[in-house]
Amino acid sequence: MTESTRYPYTTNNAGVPVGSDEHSLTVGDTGPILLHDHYLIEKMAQFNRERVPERVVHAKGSGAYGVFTVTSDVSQFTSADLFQPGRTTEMLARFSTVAGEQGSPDTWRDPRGFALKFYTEVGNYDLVGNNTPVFFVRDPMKFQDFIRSQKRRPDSGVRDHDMQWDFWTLSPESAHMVTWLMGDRGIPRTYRHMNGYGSHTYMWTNAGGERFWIKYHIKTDQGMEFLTQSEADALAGEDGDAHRRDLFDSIARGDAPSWTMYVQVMPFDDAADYRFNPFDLTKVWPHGDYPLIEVGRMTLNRNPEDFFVHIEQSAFEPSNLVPGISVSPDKMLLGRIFSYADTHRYRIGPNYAQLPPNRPHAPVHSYAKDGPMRYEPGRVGAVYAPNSYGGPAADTTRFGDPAGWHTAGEMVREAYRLHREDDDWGQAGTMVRSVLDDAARDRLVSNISGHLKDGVSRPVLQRAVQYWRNVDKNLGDRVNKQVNGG
Ligand code: HDE
Repeated sequence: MTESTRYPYTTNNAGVPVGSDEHSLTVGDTGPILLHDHYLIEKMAQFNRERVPERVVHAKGSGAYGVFTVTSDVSQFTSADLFQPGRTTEMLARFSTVAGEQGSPDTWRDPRGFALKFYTEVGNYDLVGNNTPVFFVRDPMKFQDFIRSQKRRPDSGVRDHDMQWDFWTLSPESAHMVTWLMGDRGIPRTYRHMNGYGSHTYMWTNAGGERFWIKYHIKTDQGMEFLTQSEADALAGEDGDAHRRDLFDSIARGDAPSWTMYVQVMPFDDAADYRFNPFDLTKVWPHGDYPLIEVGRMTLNRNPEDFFVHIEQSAFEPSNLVPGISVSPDKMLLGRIFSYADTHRYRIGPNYAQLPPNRPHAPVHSYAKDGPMRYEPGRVGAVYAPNSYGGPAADTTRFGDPAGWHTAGEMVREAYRLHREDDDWGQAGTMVRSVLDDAARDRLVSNISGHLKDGVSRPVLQRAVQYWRNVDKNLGDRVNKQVNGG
């Protein structure tokens, strides 16, 4: 703050100059405080109402604005406006941990949220991913339980590794993601030195109506760097906001971080008999099957003016899908399509989409009206449709729902039908044996063993050793030796 930016006199919330910033209005210097000291009451009442509920997961996060620029022509695969050659689109990104509350350290071992909002010409497109290409479970029915196992015990209110490993070892589908989590990706050095992934399979549709299955990879241009467990533990004590501070300061000094976006593209008809279920969120598609194709570059070059207004109240939702992009049979994605807008309506309020970080740059002609804190007038001529006053009507020809996918059968509650190479351990084992080098494998064994030795009960411990043997026999034996001295 320099002298030139010194603000003029203090006002109250109504813009009225106030008599004092430090003294309540009393009768004499020792008399009672007067009820009509409106500014004192306003300050106390406003203070009591400064919080909106924190996010139930991903509560601790940081974000910045930037731009996305298309660098390759992928129009053969999608008609999505923001991915057309020559396009540049304003955007917002928010990075976060998952299990920790707002005040928790940035450097806990945890997946990192990688949420992107693109303000496209045809509405907001939100790509709400993580820094891992897979996830712990494949059915939304288990998500809530998974998250509760990662948070706090109902009796003591403290976090508990026994709960975490109890859930994981009873949910074999978690093995691939837990291998990622316990490895180097579990603690990025900064938010700038990690990749982002859409994780799910999405559908792209081109101008001719052809459909493709795709997966997003958003690779850091800063290079991948991580913290070891001991470095992270020390930093958690020294500076709980290390990642938040790094992102803000790097942008403030003009060192704008960037990422390059790629997609893997699977022809629509390949899915049915692909060797494993291409919609299963616990699986990756080997790049040998579907190589990476460059799409564009995102650069974060503008810090938020106000953290609460732009980051705490930002509302990302996988349901913000623009023409040319749609969902796939991934059950987790389909569950998320409901959940995010629901949580925003509860956490921020029904008119959250009118707030600065969420307001589309495209014109809004929806028939929504009223509700708390609404301030954008409806621009639709009438408050109902159909109407004879020029109100908008849906343009089904140009923007009808994209063709989905063929499906048939009775209503069931069951797991996905298995493809010939579907299993819960194989991809984790491949990663351990073929992707990690010896040093990374040693760190993985050390991270797993250190986590298991901290409060995990005997029966869960035995299951955990078998869990890792299922991933890779040698890995499991090494964990057993470190944990049981076996
Ligand atoms: Fe989330 N998730 N999620 N999630 N998620 C939320 O929405 C949910 C999942 C992710 O920076 C919540 O605004 C369900 C996968 C990010 O603001 C909530 C399921 C992936 C963020 C929610 C999942 C994510 C959230 C809580 C299983 C990676 C932070 C606060 C079907 C692909 C976004 C909120 C931000 C936040 C629901 C699983 C990523 C509760 C039901 C898988 C990055 O709505």
